[in-house]
Order: sequence, then C-alpha cells, then structure tokens
Amino acid sequence: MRYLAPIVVLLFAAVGRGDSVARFWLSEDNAISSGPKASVINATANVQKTLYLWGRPATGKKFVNFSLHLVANQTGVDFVDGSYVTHNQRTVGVSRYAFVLDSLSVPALESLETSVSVAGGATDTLLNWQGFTLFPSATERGVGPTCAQSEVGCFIAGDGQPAWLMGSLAINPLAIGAVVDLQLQVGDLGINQATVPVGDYDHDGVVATADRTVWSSTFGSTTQLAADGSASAVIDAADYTVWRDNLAALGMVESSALTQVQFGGNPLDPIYNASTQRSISLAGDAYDARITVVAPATIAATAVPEPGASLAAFFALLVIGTFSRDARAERVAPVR
Ligand SMILES: [Ca+2]
Ligand SMILES: [Ca+2]
Repeated sequence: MRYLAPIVVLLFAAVGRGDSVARFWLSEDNAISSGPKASVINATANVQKTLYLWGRPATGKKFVNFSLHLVANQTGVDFVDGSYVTHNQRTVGVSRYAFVLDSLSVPALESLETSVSVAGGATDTLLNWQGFTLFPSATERGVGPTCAQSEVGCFIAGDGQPAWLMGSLAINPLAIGAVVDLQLQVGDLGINQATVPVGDYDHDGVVATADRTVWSSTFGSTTQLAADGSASAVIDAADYTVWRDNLAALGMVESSALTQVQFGGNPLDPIYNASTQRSISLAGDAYDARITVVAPATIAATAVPEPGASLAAFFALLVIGTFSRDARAERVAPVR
C-alpha cells in the first residue's frame, strides 16, 4: 500500500502532461517556447507587436488538419490585416500542409488561408486560421509527434515536450488603458490528428524503407532519437527489430470527434471536442493572451535602470563619499 500514493501521483503526472490532448497557445516567443501558457503582455500603444501561435499534437500523433479562430473580448487591439501567417515549411522539400481550395464546401475549405471578420466594426475576430493535409504523403506530413527530422520551427519546450511554431500575426494596440483578452477557439473546420505507427521514423504515415534509412543514419546516437522505436534513449539494434516487425504498418487518420483540444496553459481550462465544440469559448476558459495597452511614457517610467546607469550612479556615490571623507578629514585636522 505504501507504494500506492507515488504510483497514483505518477499516473496523474502523466495525465497532467496532457498526453491525450492536443494543445495550442499564444506567445511572444518566436525562437523557443517555454511550453503551453497564457501570455500576459504589456503592449505600447500604436506599436505593432507579433504574436506567435504554438501547437503540440497529442502524444504519438500528428496534426493533419487544423482550423482555429482567434477572438478578442473587447475593442482596443487591432489584428493587422494581411499579417496572418500559417507556417508551412516542415523541412527542406517537405510541407506541413497541402494547398487545398474547395469553394463549394461550407465554409469554403482553404488551406493556409485566413479570413477576418470585424464584428460591428469594433472587436476583431480572426476566423479559420488553418492548414490542411487531406492525404498525408512523403511531401506533406502534418505536424509530427517529435522534433525528429530537423523540422523547421520544432523545439523542445521548457516542459521537455515538443512545441511547434504554427503561425504568427501582428496586433496593433490602439486604446491606452484597454485590457483585451484573446482566446483561441476550434475553427469552423475542426482539427484532425493521425496516429503515427511504431517504426514510422520519418512520420510520413507508413513504415517503409525510408524509416530504416533514418535508423541506420543515426545508429548509436543518444541525441537524434527519431528512430528510437524501443524507447531506450539510444538508437540500437532493438530499434531495427521494431522497424522490421512493423514494416508496411499504416497510420490512421482520425475523425475530428476523436481530437480533444486545450488552449493556453491552465490545466483547469476546459477541454474542447474538435467536432462538436467549434466556434465557441466554453465557460471557465481563461484567456490565452491578455494584452494591456500602455502609453509609451508608462513603459519608460517603469523601466528598470540599465546596468550601465547603475554603475555610473555607484561611481558617483563613491566619488561623493570619498569627497565627504576628505572634507571631514580637513575639518577635523586643525583640532589634532
Ligand atoms: Ca515512414
Ligand atoms: Ca533504442
């Protein structure tokens, strides 16, 4: 019994890491992410700022399609038209998403496209920020489960899990004093994932000869672990056996109903079903980014002095102190 508590804690830790949940979050970070979070941002009025969209599929899966909305809860921050980018290069010669255009579907199915709706000429709403790979292939592979193939914009986040840079947009803070909350929602066209079969070391959806090449080219490595099918933290003979035993296995594209999504970084935030809970923010969902618009002078007044300035002040005090001691010495000298 005495070992039960640690085991339960470990189980909760594994669940708490959201292994079965896909995640998206907003951040000012563009080079590496600390992991899922809700960002608190001070933004100077009329100075554009870039926000980055990060994503992480559920463990062992990859994003095939994603469609998101970004909504503001009030006026005061403008989403800059034409600044919306869906990051599509996976690695050299391989895209994350195919270009898709089907104007007959409702809403229109457009890959790597966004549309913006400004409700009542006031509160900005970015609709269908998305990318689609309808038929995963060697050249269009979605966003994988690990940073394994020198993918563009894939990093190990501060929590030790992979994080993918999915997109970016510019915002223009307008109304000084405004505190605007931004929230991500599942978009009109949902979010799909695909399972990555064991032995599919290049994440193209099938266990094939190319995966053996990944294994052989990284044999012995403890840092490039794409081909560590045995999960032993080293590329070894056991990984070849895993590959051989699963040769020709195929990944399965799952329906959006099987995709659970959490936005931001609060583990208590609601979990969305990517099929039935689109275009809504569920009750209790905390903001994904809170933008406080400040006047330029506010930032200057509260800025921390630079080290050089502190050093200059220190030397000024030193000089004054030395001068004061000398003056005292002169004053007391006649008494001696
Ligand atoms: Ca493969
Ligand atoms: Ca291994």
